[in-house]
Amino acid sequence: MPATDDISLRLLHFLRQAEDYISGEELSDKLAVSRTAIWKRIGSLKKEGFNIEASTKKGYRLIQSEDPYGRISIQSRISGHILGKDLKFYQEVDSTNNVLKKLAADNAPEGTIVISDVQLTGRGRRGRVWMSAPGLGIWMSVLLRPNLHPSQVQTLTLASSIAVMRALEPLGIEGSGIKWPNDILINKKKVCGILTELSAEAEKIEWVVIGIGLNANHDPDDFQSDIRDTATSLKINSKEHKIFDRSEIAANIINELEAVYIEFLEKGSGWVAGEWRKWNVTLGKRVKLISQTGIKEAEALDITPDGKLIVRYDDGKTDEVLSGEVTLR
Ligand code: BTX
Repeated sequence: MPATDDISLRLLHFLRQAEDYISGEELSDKLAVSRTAIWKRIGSLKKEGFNIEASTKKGYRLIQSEDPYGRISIQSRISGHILGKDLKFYQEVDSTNNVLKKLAADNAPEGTIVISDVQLTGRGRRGRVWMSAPGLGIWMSVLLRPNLHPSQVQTLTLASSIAVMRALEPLGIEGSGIKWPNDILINKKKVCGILTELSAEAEKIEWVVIGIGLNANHDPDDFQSDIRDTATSLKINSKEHKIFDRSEIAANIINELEAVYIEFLEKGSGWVAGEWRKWNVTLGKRVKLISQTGIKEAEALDITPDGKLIVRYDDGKTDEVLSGEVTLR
């Protein structure tokens, strides 16, 4: 019997829901397996680092705060049907996007996810570096194979930033929002970045890899000096400087992303743009647009359904910007 088969994941789910002791009998009813099968899986989960108390009278109890960050903790919280059915967790990779892109080229199915505790060469956009230290953040990539035109890929990036915002909302951290197109800021500092990469034919996307990097439990000193003034973490912004459960947040992002993705496919990109507007901190602001042709100041007016930023320059002319850097003024 594998230590972490489907039954083990559901067992963990019930232990977590119970919050207190749950009897072996009840678990064996819920999972339709023998009490011995439950007992064996409890043993395997304990070996994986889960802190489960066993009492002959009362049954089993999960000591909640001590879940190890890893595949089982994350996968046992996944509620959807597409994303995360196949979830690969590594202690160390070069970049989760690189690993998943190779799997995508080898026909990995939609919904495959790669997560790593450390990235040795985490990547940002345009060849920039994404700092991905061990033990502190969520470094994850999600594979999608939507039946969409390549021009709609930016909408998927917007959809991903909406999913992250939805997952962060219950944490009660104030001052967060999306800076166009896909940086998530808390009080003007970057807590999360998203790197979308794709392979496409002329008319159709073959696959999209969405890479999400979220700083969870960093203290200011954990950031390299060159980004210390511009980067932040959930912990830095939480009231009691608490350590967040990365498994829970990663699973919530995955669950929210599935929900947003399904709604996007049903309702179209106009719906995504509408949702994005609710969470954004860019529209209505003066922005500095940095592109290959130079730096221009403008007012950010709106976004188009396919994710372009509509701006008005000081001479009154309006423009739609597809890519480039935006600094909020
Ligand atoms: P970006 O190009 O918008 O941001 C990169 C810039 O952000 C860097 O040049 C640096 O100034 C700053 N930076 C670097 N690391 C951090 C950090 N940890 N927190 C805040 N600011 C930082 C954003 O690119 C897209 C990042 C995607 C990262 C994910 S992680 C999983 C996946 N795998 C992978 O290699 N990349 C993605």
